[in-house]
Amino acid sequence: MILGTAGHIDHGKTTLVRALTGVDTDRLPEEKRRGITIELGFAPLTLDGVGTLGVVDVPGHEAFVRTMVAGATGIDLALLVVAADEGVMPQTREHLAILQLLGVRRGVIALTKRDLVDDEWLALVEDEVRSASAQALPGAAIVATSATTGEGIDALRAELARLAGSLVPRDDSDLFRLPIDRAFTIKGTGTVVTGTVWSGRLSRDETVRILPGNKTARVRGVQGHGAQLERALPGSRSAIALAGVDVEDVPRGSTLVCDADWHATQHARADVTLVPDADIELRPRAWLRVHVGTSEVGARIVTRAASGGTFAARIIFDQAVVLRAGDRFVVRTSAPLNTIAGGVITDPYALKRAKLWPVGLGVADRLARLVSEAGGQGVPFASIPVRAGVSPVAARALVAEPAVGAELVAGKLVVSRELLQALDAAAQAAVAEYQRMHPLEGGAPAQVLRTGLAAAPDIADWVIQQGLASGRLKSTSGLIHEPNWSPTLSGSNELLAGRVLSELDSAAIEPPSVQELSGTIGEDVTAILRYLERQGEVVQVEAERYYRVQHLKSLIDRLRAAMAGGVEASPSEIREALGVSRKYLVPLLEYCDRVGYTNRHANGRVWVGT
Ligand SMILES: Nc1nc2c(ncn2[C@@H]2O[C@H](COP(=O)(O)OP(=O)(O)OP(=O)(O)O)[C@@H](O)[C@H]2O)c(=O)[nH]1
Ligand SMILES: [Mg+2]
Repeated sequence: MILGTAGHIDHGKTTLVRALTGVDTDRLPEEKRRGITIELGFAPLTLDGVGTLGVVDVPGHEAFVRTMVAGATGIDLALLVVAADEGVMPQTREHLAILQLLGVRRGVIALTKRDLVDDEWLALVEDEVRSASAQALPGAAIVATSATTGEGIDALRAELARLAGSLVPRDDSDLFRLPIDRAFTIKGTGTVVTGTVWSGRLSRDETVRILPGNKTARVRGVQGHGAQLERALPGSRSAIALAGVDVEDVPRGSTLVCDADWHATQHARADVTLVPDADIELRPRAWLRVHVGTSEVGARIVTRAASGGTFAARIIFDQAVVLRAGDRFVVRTSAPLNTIAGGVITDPYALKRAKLWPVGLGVADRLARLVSEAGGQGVPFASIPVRAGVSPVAARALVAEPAVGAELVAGKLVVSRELLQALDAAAQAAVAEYQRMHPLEGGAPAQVLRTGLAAAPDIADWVIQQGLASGRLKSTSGLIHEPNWSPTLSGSNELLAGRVLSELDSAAIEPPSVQELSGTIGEDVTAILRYLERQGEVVQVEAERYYRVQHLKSLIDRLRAAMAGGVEASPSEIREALGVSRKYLVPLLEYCDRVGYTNRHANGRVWVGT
């Protein structure tokens, strides 16, 4: 669990962290010299009955609010610090707004420097703080402390322990993600990054990807609160030693992930909320700074309605960032520096011109919309944890929810049930049409049906399989047809078939090719020949040549007799015996090999059939 400080400059955040943990987190010479915090500070805080929390100490200076946001992202509890002698100041309010935008709702308020004020003053400041924090940290306890006298430190500890004990631990079966807040090189160890594990777990020797650059690295070691660990757990401050990357490859703002479905993205849909007292109206394509995870990038916020309350928007980022549905972000203007809005990512992988969704959709509604937008391509199931913002375990149950109206197809694609019904009807209609157009064929080849359906091949196959499984379609020799359908010869085709058969009859053991036959008859007879083959009247011996069955049979009988006793017959001996020219002989012998009458040896063939 992570505790993050917040509050105006000089109000005593770092001093209070030291009083609680014994660690001075202001380590930089410049911090010492100026007496202010510039970079994030980290310290472990051990609480009775709870265990160890990671503390992130943030700067209060107005110029370093971006650093404060990077520190406050991913925390579970806030420690808002207000100096009792000064009371609520501008960054008290700004940090409170940021906590609220980031969804950090729980915390404690410390009124520091208690030793500098009398009781009456303290009571006034307490009232002021209570009303300023009512929105962001509703119900937070207010504890007066003094780092000088030690007053209130134990009470603060007790309140922190109570709060920490009431938190639900993060799900460690979820996808691993760690937004990097620091990167450095340690002699002998190499590149080390630190951050709060937002979700999932990471073990030594695993391979991680670093987004947005998409480099990979091996986890050489994991440290938490200074100790070597087997794995980093969700909600913990962790230092990860990485083999295979330089420190320049992993700057603050990049993210460590493992699963393949994380991508860096530049287009997202989001619900955006303006800070109530920000006193600003967003222009329709306003260019702003967006802080998400530990990254801060320029972005355009495209929206129709941008006044008051919460509205839907598309965000176009100048640089790719790592997003998951449900992620909170903060929006700031750069001149003047001001926190003006924030929100929740509703779709991390929006298409360029994605339609805006209504605000406040639940996860099932959002998935239903993604599924409907994906149409015949479906939504890859594996992408749902990131796209919908649920754990892989919860993704299964989510897909099955009636409100989503979808089916898991082929174990990997989530497809609108309505669309599947339409595809099923289209497949039935396509089969009926194929039968009408090709009355002599046994049905439609699966490939023809598949390409005719407006859906990804896996989805089309699934639809066809469903039709077969339910008995509404049937498959015979790989051809798909209606259950009661069989090819038939109608009037003119019957005449044609008669002519084909009599031509082949009279050609005997040297039948014409399909093309020659079509020429003689004056019409393409390919379909008739295929039909006659299925009826057992003719046999296709080579690609372009069919034999009448009885003539082929007499040839085979003669061949068997010529090769009796297991003799190996040479091609010329066989030609002699059969009395056919070489043009016919070679394809005929290949046919005999293929169907298992003969075997080819070095100098001839032997009979192996019955
Ligand atoms: N008298 C008194 N002084 C305090 C107390 N807590 C902090 N101070 C003093 O207030 C000054 C600022 O304290 P810091 O802890 O550096 O304040 P901060 O909030 O961390 O400041 P930034 O990180 O720069 O925003 C220091 O000189 C502290 O000694 C307290 O309880 N009593
Ligand atoms: Mg400080």
